[in-house]
Amino acid sequence: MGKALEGVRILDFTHVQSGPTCTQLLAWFGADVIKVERPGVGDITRGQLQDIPKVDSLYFTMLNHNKRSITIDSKNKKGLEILERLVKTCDVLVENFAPGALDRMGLTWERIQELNPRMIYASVKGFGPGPYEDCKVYENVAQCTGGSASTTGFRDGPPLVTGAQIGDSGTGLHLALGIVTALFHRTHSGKGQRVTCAMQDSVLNLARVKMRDQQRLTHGPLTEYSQYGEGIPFGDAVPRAGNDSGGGQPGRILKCKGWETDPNAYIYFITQAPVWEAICDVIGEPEWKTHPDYAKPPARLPRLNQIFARIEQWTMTKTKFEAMEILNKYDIPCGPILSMKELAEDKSLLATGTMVEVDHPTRGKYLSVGNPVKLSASPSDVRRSPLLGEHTEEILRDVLGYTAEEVTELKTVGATEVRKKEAAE
Ligand code: CAO
Repeated sequence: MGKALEGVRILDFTHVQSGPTCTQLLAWFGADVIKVERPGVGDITRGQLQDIPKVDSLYFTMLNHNKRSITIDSKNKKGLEILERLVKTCDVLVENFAPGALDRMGLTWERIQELNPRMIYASVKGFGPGPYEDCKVYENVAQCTGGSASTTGFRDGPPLVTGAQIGDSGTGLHLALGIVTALFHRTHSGKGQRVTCAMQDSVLNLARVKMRDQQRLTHGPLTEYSQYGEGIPFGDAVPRAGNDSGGGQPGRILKCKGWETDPNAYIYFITQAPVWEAICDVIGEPEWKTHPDYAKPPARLPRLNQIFARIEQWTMTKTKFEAMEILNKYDIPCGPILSMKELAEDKSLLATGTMVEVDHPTRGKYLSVGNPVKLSASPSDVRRSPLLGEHTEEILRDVLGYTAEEVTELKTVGATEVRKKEAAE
């Protein structure tokens, strides 16, 4: 069975997390992803957060599956020549360097178009054009500048960043969509184009409902936020809403049996209007079904703290899994708070390939998150990340047509390897 992106070749100039997330996804779908790394150094994450000395970190391996690695010194004249030959033969160039880095290498958009007018040139940057366009940006900077941090956390606490990497991986996902859209456009235009995603923009897109609330604020208080029921006035910007649900159906995280010792003995519970009567029966408050203070959603809004306190009395008598089982029978939307340990041990996630075990020559077996997007006709397999420069010769020879002598010469002049003299210094 063919993979969906078979035949697409990607010049992957990405590093750290945002860009590699994008190219890994495209590699899973079958694109031939050629990751360019600096000789002797490689993607900085190879050596970051290393759990086993001198072995590629999980940070790197979990973001670079299914890729090939070539080492090229882009600041070496011969190295730049190799890059230009790669530009001619690839369909997409993806990069997430600091603003201007690729231009400084000599690979401007104009030069790339000269070399290959069909090339799609995709970039992640921290910010779009504007006052911050030259800034370097990491995950949490994007979460803070994209509206996520100001709306995450509790009202009486500081802004919070989230564990999900919405700035890096979130932007990588947006970029991947931009790339396949541009590839589709190329099928009828015959031309490449630039695809850019700013991390601030991607986070803001993911925080879209909070921008919705910002505008609703001008027409009155946000009645589904807990602070409304608590009688606390709203300011002029969307406040942090703790664990309130972001939609019209009020929800909270509630304690379950064992919460005193287990930090994850909690469940998310949504008081969805159509199942309100079932909720009343389950928690032992059948009279709330008809009581004017509780029967209808608007009457409940000012009483959410009291209502959730009563529901929590019930959830605290059950483990999160027992509560889930009971509530599911009545279609009451809920979700246990699952720890990373529980997810790592979840057999159903392994069965679908969302979690995978991968074997690596120097690391041995490790667990990774696989491809969360399932295609029925072209499923993906997850293959280990490449060692630094593992495919340099293969790519020079088979993709670019260099002879064995030329490959040796490229090494000697420091285009693909650190020159012996430099290495010794
Ligand atoms: N050969 C020779 N030089 C190379 C090379 C190669 N193969 N690959 C990269 N380099 C050089 C670049 O040319 C650049 O050199 P100059 O600054 O002299 O032109 C240099 O390496 C470093 O690039 P950088 O500035 O991108 O790297 P950094 O570690 O200082 O910054 C980051 C990292 C992520 C802050 C920055 O790349 C950035 O802001 N990227 C865009 C936003 C982004 O993707 N952020 C998310 C990262 S994941 O958290």
